[in-house]
Amino acid sequence: MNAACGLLLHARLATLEGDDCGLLDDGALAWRDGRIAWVGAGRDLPREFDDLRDDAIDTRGALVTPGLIDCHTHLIFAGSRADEFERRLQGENYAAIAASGGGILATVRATRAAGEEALLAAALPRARALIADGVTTLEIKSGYGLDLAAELGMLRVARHLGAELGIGVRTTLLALHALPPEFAHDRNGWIDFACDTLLPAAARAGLADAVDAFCEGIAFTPAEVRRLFAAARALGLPVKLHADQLGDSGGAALAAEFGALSADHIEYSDAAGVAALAAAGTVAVLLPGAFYTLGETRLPPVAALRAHGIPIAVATDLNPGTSPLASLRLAMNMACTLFRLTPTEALRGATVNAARALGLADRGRLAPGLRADFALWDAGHPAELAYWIAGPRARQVVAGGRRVVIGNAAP
Ligand code: DI6
Ligand code: FE
Repeated sequence: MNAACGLLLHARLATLEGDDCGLLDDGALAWRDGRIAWVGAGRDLPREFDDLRDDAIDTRGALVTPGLIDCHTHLIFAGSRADEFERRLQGENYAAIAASGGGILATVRATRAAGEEALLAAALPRARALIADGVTTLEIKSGYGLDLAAELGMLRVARHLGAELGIGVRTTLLALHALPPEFAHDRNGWIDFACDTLLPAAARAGLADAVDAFCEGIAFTPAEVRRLFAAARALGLPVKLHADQLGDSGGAALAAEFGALSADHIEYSDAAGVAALAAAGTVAVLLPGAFYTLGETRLPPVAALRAHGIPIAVATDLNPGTSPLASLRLAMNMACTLFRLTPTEALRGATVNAARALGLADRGRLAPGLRADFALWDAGHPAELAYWIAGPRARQVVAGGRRVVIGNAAP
């Protein structure tokens, strides 16, 4: 498999083509130069792939899915917030801890002090945990640097991490996450800096694939986010938004207004917000790990999302404060148990719809021409992927046609 070419035989392929899992039994999957070359029933495999037969892998009926895509993470950070976990268990809430100097700013202090090498070293095991769970592409946000050098540093580390692990990484400049201490009394100064200095610098360096903001009562207002999004638009950068997680600030409608790739969380989005997402073609990203961690009770408007045909994605939101979750499959499980997604919706949410939430058309399904990103599972049915709570990991994970993790079981 190391030449980025290969052939899988006798696989149960979940292609994710069509409206469901796109199951194909006794399937074959051929790839060359890191791209999928052919997918179909094994008996129909064309002769032109005969050269791959000698080294073909007989999966003996293993389930094969597209590589999973974690489309919302804050995977790069230093320090730990286990102390805040303890405080919350004693009854303090997230907003009060943030107001007392903890929360995001605690991670900003640790991240600024860490240096890029230490940030990479801390992030690698988190990424490896995701990969063992079938992930071949992940999005990583900045937002714990909150000055020029530290924000660009986080994005550089994200790029290095993708190269080091051989997986896809998409970077997002989370420019409005919290007000940095230097601007504690100058909100407008920080928005100006983000729009006029930070975004252009990240864009010039090619370090940001998208721009994000935390639009929330405890964070930034829609008017502030609107200024940031206008600056992103002027630079040709797509936007995403942390929207309506703890209250309805009209985040979904704001995301839609700027044609955002995704609106994330959206527990409190109202009917008009959901309708706006539908009209804009914006993906709804559900983050049950944060909902679980904060003990939230307000459910995202799943029925309305379905009624409007809005693509639903599911992600870990891996972050040190509200979602210390390094398993996309557990996020899928939580999306089913907590939000009542079907297992098929959860799988679509971690593949085809997650790709869309990142603006990526070259992955998330098993189809010719797409990246050869896939995972082999010791599972009989796709529903098993969301069914387990921390169950068996992937048997094998392949990204760009190359094996990135070898599980315990030999193929
Ligand atoms: N994503 C975020 O950026 C915030 N919540 C969320 O879901 C806060 C992250 C943090 O507390 O560090
Ligand atoms: Fe987040």
